[in-house]
Amino acid sequence: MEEPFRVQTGQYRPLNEESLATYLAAIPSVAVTLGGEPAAWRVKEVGDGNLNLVFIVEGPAGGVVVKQALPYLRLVGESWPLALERSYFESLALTEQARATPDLVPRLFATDRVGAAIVMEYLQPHIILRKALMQGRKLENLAEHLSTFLAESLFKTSDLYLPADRKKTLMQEFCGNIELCKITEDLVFTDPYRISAGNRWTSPQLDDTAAAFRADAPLKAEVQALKLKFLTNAEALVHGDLHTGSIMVTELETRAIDPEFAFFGPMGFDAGALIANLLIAAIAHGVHGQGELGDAYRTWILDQAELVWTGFTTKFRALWETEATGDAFTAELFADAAGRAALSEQQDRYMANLFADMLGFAGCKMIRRILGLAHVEDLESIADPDIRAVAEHKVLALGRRLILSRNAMTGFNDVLHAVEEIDI
Ligand code: SR1
Ligand code: MG
Repeated sequence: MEEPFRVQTGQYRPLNEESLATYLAAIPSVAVTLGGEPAAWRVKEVGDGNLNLVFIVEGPAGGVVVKQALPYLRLVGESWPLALERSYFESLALTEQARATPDLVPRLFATDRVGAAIVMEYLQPHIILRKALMQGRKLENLAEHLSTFLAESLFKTSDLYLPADRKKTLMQEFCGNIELCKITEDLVFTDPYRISAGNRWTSPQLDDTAAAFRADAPLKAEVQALKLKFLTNAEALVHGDLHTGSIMVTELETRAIDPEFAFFGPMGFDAGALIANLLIAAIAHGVHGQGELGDAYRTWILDQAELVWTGFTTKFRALWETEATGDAFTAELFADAAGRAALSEQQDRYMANLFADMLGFAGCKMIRRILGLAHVEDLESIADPDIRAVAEHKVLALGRRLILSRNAMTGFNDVLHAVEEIDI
């Protein structure tokens, strides 16, 4: 794998449309990709996410994307300072994910640790999956690609695949991503269940429900159990923010972007994030969509959610059969028939635990998008607050059910039944 070029910036300065061409001209692979003279390169700032500056730069031969961290949270402003180092962790994560599944992440041309910037492949005509789902587009390879991304990126950064020394070296590095993990610890697992300055919800429609969630002791206890897993279960390098806004798609291609929240955490967190956002999209369509077309598309999204999960488990188990090179479950201990049977039992148990984790984290991710700081466009785009609140109540009810029933559910059919019971 080609290593990204390392830019040696002396000090951090936010890039802008004027300074970018000179900055990029010094990176040989980028200069070739863009082609022509730097003076002719067109630069546009397009960042509309919660955290960073994002520039698209186009030359006569092609384009690149430059993503630079700001020293504060863009969503809130300078009152919320945020570590620039998140850009470095994003570049590390992209590098490790490219080792595991190169076709499903953007190519990384260059990294700049001090300047807190990364230069990546310009994906076009890709669009954000969340927008594609809102437009009702059916993407034929989506579930195949997402399940592969999950299986390859999680298995190949776990103790099932990596030797312990390599895994520990990587973990040591990613342990530094403290501030971004803290955002998730607060925004996903804590703030929706207490009065917190950033929280918002559709008011007054959801006022009573938000209060009921803050008073729901059994739910809060389960969410804290999941938070403890998030804090302690260093199973694999997780993307850490794998919602449908972190996936870019065309009709045929899929790429996972934006892994700045990456750290060694529970595998179910990534799978749960993805499934949660697909379920939100389905519920939003059920409310939005008029008549048969809306119903058919809602069903298509639910089918994709199921296919992502079943595809992931099949691929993960297959990798465990063929590429178990790690220090966990040392393969030579299970070479005979009795060993294989015992291992298979352990694998069944492992996958069942992973399913329960996925459901629990999915539930947390659904609830935070309704009662917490950061919301999602699928629901925010429903202009009528009464109609939006109907969808949001359903998302909350489903999220709560997934968390509380996660150990009783045995297969994805149970999830689909829960959806049908709640989303009628
Ligand atoms: C404070 S940042 C809000 C959210 O945006 C990111 O995409 C993460 O989901 C984070 O929780
Ligand atoms: Mg992001």
